[in-house]
Amino acid sequence: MSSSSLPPGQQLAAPNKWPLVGERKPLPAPEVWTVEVSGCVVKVASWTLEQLASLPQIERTVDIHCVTRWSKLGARFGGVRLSDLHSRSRPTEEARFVSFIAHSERNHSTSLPLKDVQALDVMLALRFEGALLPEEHGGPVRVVTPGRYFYKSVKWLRKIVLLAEDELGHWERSAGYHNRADPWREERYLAPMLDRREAAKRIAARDFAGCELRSIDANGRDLAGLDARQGILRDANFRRARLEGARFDGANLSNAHFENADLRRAVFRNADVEGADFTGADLRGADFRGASLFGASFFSEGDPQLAARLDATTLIAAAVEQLTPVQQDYIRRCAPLGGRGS
Ligand SMILES: Nc1nc2c(c(=O)[nH]1)N[C@H]1C(S)=C(S)[C@@H](COP(=O)(O)O)O[C@H]1N2
Ligand SMILES: [Mo]
Repeated sequence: MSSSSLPPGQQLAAPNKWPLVGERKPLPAPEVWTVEVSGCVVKVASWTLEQLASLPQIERTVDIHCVTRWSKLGARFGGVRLSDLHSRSRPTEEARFVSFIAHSERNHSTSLPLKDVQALDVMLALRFEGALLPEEHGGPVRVVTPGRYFYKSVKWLRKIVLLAEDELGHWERSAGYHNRADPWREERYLAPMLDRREAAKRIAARDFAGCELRSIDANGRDLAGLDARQGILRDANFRRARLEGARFDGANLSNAHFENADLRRAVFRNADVEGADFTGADLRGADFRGASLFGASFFSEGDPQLAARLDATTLIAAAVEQLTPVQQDYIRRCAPLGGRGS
């Protein structure tokens, strides 16, 4: 993207102003500040600030876009590429996500897919406009992730943990910030129709009842006990989410993704789950009575390993007739009593 344009819904901050957002200061600095890389790595390694300064230094002009709608274009950061740290600590084959953790009171954190870290060429900034990075803006060292809202750029970086499965960061988990955060797609909060306050409130209360939340991205979230009755959740992404006991009665979940979600005892009574994907989900005790299941899948024909977990406590009843023969066979094999009731 051109570095002189503004993503949708953003405004320029006053010239030469750099607003302070979130935490104001780190915890008291340790005697020797280090950045440690651990988790799914061949070798846990850490770097002192001096060691970081001895790696190849880069200068990069970055556009800052805060989710609270201000942008600051052309900020010049100096520091090192994260990929230069990885050449020593070497992510293992399982590594798919990177979690960044701050030396701050709440252990502030954020995460990114490893492939995005590589594609965006994430840097660790030590300098701003040629001087040391000011402490309030994350000095001595912060993450700078170009091409994402600035909450993907942790201040006062202490730990980088390579992960096989994602762990949501502080704002993503507690305030419903979008986990991809692409400003050009306006990925601010987990659903396009939510604003910050509404997202935080709904997440805290686990209450999506009657809400218009098309395309919500709740991948990997803990939403056990969620109330989403009558919700409009078309195209929702609930992959890997914890949704034990969730209520989706009467909800519109057409084309929703539930791959590998925990849906034990979830209720889909009279819901529209047409085209929804349940492969890999745990559906023991789930109740689909009265639901519309056309085009839904529970079993991957291409990869039989990818199948929903169903048993005699999964209630599908007559709706099973709406599935393709292959899907029906699979369901009848695991849920022989699934036809009970209607
Ligand atoms: N440690 C830490 N890092 C953080 C935050 C925070 O609260 N704590 N807030 C994030 C958010 S929401 C934004 S917009 C930017 C703000 O950075 P700035 O204060 O340098 O503008 O830092 C990000 N990194
Ligand atoms: Mo932010």
